[in-house]
Order: sequence, then C-alpha cells, then structure tokens
Amino acid sequence: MRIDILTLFPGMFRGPFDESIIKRAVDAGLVSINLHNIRDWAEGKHQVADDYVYGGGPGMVMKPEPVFAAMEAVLEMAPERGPVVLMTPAGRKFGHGLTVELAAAERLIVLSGHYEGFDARVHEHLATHEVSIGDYVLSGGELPAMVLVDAVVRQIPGALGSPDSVEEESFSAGLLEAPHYTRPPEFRGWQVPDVLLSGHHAEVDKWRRRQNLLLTARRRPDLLEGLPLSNEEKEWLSEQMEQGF
Ligand code: 6GU
Repeated sequence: MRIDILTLFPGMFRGPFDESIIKRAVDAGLVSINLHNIRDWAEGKHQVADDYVYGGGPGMVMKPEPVFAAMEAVLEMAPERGPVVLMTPAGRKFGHGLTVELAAAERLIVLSGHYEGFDARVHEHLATHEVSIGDYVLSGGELPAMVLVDAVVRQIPGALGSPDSVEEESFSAGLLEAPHYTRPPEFRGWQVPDVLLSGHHAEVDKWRRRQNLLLTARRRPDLLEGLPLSNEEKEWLSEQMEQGF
C-alpha cells in the first residue's frame, strides 16, 4: 500500500511514524508513507499557503491553489488511485468500518489541514471522504491523520507480529477487550485470576470472552446491540446484570 500525506507540518509525523508497528511495516515493505509539504507548491517569495476568510471571521484558511497543485503532483508520483481522506472536525466519525475499508485500498491519500482548515473547494473537489476522530477540536488535522494511518496500517496483513492479533483485537469482535496480566502472579497482594494460571486454554478463552462481554455491557452497551451472542452468553450476561454486575 502507498500512503501519501499532504500537510503544512510534515515534521510532526516523523516521531510517531519512525517507531513501533508503523516503522516495522514500512521496513518490511508492506506500506510506504510519503510526506509532502503543501507549502512546497505555494507560489511567491514567501510561499504563502493561507489567507483571510471571505465574509470575515477569525483565523486563516488554507488557499486552494497550493493544495490542488500538491495533489496533482502527488497523484503523478504513482499510477495507483484510491481514497482521498480529508481530516476535519466536521467529517464522519472515524471507526473500525472505515479502517478496514481504507486498508483494502492500494493507495491512500490524506489531506491534513491546519488553522481553520481548507478552502471549501478542496473539500468539494479533492476529497472522497471527510473524517473526524471525535467530538473535540484539535489544532489541526495532523494528529487525526496519524491516528487514521496507524489504525489503517495495523490492518495490513503482516503488519502485526502475530497473524491472530488483528482478529483478536476488541473491535474486530465488536467487543471491548478483557484486561491482560503478566508476571508476577501476585503483585502487592493483588492476584492474577487463577484461571489464567491454569493452562486450560478452553477455560481461558471462555473467561476472556465473558470478561469482554462484561466490560462491554458496563462501558459500551451500545456495542452489544446487533452482536451475535449465544443464548448461554445472553443468559449469563443478564444474570450478571441482575446482580448489579
Ligand atoms: Cl480530523 N481535525 C481537527 N482539527 N480537530 C478534530 C478532528 C480533526 N477530529 C476531531 N477533532
């Protein structure tokens, strides 16, 4: 997969992308991540990329010309085509479904705005998707772009150490994930649950599944709607709920 990111602040991405799973996926040749500074396509001695808002109001907006020029140049850099995702707090809320959709693409282009965002013509004529990462305002689309790219890259087959890891992760099963423990078996008097030390894989799986159900019912009951639970699980869960969890 080829990922291109258009931003005024390519330096912000370097730390997060040079560590851990993203770095491993890049080093393994599973994905290439290409950062492009929109300012490189801005004209004039000062390469100005932003301007005042028509009609008045606070803040600055990113001018269309450098963004369109950057996009056209970046498209020419490789033959593949794919989604163009514009990060904006007014976008559709990012979630697992879109992560999987984007991870299936051969190419992904991400537009990260700053200031008050992009001129509306960028939204209308360059973006295929407008995406927000949640109901809070950030200073720019850079951190959201990193969030999106991280979520997408870990879905690429082979990006995680173990092939089971993606499948096992909470949102793939639609549930929040059970707590994990490591050694020692007792720490400051707090015990690791016996079942995890037992070596009975079937029992461990059952315990984890039930912990997942319980945690989800407590914290995110909305996620349980429409999930295929067995009758046994439904009964067990309603028992727990009757006992006030
Ligand atoms: Cl995508 N951009 C900005 N600036 N703020 C956000 C966001 C995006 N998603 C949540 N807050």
